[in-house]
Amino acid sequence: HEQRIQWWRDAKFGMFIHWGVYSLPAGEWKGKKVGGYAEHLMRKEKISKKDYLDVAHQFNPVLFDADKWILDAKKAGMNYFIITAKHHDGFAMYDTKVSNFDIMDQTPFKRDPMAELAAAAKRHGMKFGFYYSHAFDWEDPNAPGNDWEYKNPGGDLGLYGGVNWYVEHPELLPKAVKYVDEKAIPQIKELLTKYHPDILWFDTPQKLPLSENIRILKAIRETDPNVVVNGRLVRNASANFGDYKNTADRPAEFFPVDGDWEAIPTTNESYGYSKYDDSHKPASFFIQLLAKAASRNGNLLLNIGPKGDGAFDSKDLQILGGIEKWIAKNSES
Ligand code: JFZ
Repeated sequence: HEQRIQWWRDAKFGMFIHWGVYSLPAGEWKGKKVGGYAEHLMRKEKISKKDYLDVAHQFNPVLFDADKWILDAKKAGMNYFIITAKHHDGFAMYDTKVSNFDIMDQTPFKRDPMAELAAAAKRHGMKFGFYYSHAFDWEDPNAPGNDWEYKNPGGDLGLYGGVNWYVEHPELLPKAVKYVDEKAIPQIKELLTKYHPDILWFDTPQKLPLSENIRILKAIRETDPNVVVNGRLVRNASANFGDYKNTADRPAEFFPVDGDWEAIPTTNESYGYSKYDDSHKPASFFIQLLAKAASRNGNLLLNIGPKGDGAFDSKDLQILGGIEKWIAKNSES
């Protein structure tokens, strides 16, 4: 662990990217504004897999430029870059052979942006890794979360109990185990062996029982003992299953935490791009946050939600530009 975590400790400041099929509707469904996290559109609007695929069929981010994304991060002083290879919608933004619910099979784009970014990161000396939603997967008929089409546990409707669904309904556990065996673990191994990321970033572990999360961690360590793992793979903040701890989302303030920790503010309120979310904070806000985190032994992973066409939003570019100016000024002297 001490060896693995070293580059991450030194990195201090990173870019987080939420980008997927949901970036195209961008917080709008059937002409109606959908508030909150734009990346949760499928769940919020109870969209069927078929209708979601119709959106995927229109996803064609022709403005996507891997070198530009990596260099925008680098210019702002960021030293690591983490992007959603698969968010809760279950859609793989890379060329997966485990499923055909992915960018190569379902979009006209027919390119692998994760491969292009991994290569660009290497070219520009940027540490690189993936967000992978290991627990929530709304397209998979066996995974926790989709209660509108599959009546699975772990969703909003609270069918089969709430957060501890597997305690109240152990008979449903084999379905989740099947998903972990047939999709989550194979895809995580695929990401590790195809792209050699420096870090893997997991989320919402409360959707799976501890036993499944530990099984996933074991598969990761067996495949690549050097990859850094964040603090949201296993639900239990007090035990050190990952390499560092994460604070809650979108902190305006955070508390000093013991050991290695990371905060994950987003430039506005949503992580995925929402055309209705104009709540962007100024660059000065993030500069202060960065200084504060660094002085308290923490990392800052600042989130940007690029648009469905592959470009960064101008409001995000303005924030990055402001941080870049500050970094440039402070490295001159
Ligand atoms: C999760 C995701 O559901 C969301 O879409 C985004 O990816 C974000 C980074 O993580 O949302 C969370 C997870 C944890 C908390 C809040 C929202 N939390 O601990 O307060």
